[in-house]
Amino acid sequence: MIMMDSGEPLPTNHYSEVLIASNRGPVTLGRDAQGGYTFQRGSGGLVTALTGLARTTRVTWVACALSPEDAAWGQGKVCFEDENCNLYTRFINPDPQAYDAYYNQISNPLLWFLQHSMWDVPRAPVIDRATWDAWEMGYKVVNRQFAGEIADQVRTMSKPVLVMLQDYHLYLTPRYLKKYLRRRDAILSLFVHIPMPGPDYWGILPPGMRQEILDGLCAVDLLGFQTREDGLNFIRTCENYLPKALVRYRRGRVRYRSHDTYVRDFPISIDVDALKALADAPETLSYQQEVAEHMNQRKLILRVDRLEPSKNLLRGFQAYEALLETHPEHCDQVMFLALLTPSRLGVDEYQTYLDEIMAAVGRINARYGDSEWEPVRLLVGENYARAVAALTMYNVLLVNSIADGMNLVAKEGAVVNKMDGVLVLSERTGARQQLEPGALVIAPCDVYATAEAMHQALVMAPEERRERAALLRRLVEAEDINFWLESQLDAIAEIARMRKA
Ligand code: ADQ
Repeated sequence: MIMMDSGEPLPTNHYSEVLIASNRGPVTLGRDAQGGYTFQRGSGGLVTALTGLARTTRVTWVACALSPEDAAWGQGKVCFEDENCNLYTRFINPDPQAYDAYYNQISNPLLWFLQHSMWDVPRAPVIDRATWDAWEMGYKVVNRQFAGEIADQVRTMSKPVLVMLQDYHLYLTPRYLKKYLRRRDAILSLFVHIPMPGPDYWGILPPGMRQEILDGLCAVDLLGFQTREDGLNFIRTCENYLPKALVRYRRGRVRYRSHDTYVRDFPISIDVDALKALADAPETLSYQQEVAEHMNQRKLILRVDRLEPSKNLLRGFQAYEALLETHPEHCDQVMFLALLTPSRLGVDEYQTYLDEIMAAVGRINARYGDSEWEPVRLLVGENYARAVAALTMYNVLLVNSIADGMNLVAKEGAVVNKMDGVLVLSERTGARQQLEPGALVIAPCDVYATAEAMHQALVMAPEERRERAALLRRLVEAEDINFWLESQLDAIAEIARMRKA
């Protein structure tokens, strides 16, 4: 049996070739001193799990070129150090204007905001001529380009190929791909990493866009979501807006244009063993010392997020302010460390959000801090080892997203934390479904309840903290990232069996 680095057996796979497609590829390319290419594996469990497949199967990963190195390299075998992996990457290189429209006008401000219920509906969205142009000349064009490239690759591979599409950037790709491929050439799956709202919210999009998205999704064989509720919302949305679709809730199936799409939930998780190894690595230990110096014997309330409105950062700071106001005994006894990675600064809302966060942090520090105590420390930048170090040390981890497909930080914290830290978790995260028994669950807009949950976490008896922390760890370890991948491969094998029967 072939094993992963972590010692886990590799997921079983019934396909000799697998094609993965996502907006961002699994590797960051650079140049060495001699001008040759260097390959750095992308971070995160998704890349680990999907590249893990490349040990038993030839995997081709189609993605957009995001740097001049990607574009210049184009395609070829990816060489990760010391790895016997059979991974090929193929970068597509959309016209920059089309890419900007697809990414910065449709995928992120429109679809991401829709699916995270983030619109202030009396004011947004405003779908004007520019949005329609971005849809026609950006989103559709890049999706078609993905489909064309995937079809070219599939034609050269041993049949049938398994095509695993990732996320909301590629909703139209499956329908285009169907036009380019013969029925038996490939099995198609698409996994949606973000929440799927129901028909009311999809009703805000114009029928033309909505219809094409649902039509695109109904071209896949297996449609994966993070939670059962997400899957049910999709089926409800099809029932509402695709009049000719035949839906079967109990079977989790939508039949449309004489084709069956099976809808299933696969809660994504983390690479538990790799994360544990990183938590004990020397680099992480040195960051722990840095965090300990910031804390200076105080308790630590931590958050680790992309700088992203759906993560509800502003209300998190408001809740902390309410905590200090209502429970002044915590003043000078705690610190709030926020580790934030800049994200999508090309989208206006994100830039404004950063300014609002800086103002909120400045206000709290000016109001409560003094020369000895800085109530909030904000560190902006991407540093995974530092984030993991902080996750080992928190007393309270705040995850208060307005909506979140899963939220991996909650799972990472549960596995590496060494302080019996308490998780304060938004009820609108996918992670809530699994972690609720061990967490303090809050409604994300309820700043008062969030402050009270932080207080409860800070004063909780050690025994209860220990029990909750142990339960969270067990829950995450029972279903890690390999479980996520294997469950999808099993579901695909089942669909293939049904097709043959
Ligand atoms: P994200 O919205 O990016 O993912 P999340 O699931 O929390 O959110 O994953 C973020 C990852 O980046 C975690 O591994 C985290 O540790 C890391 N990270 C975040 N902030 C960081 C920081 N400041 N420094 C270093 N590392 C940081 C999307 C969906 C989620 C879904 C995932 C996977 O929005 O709901 O869980 O995909 O499907």
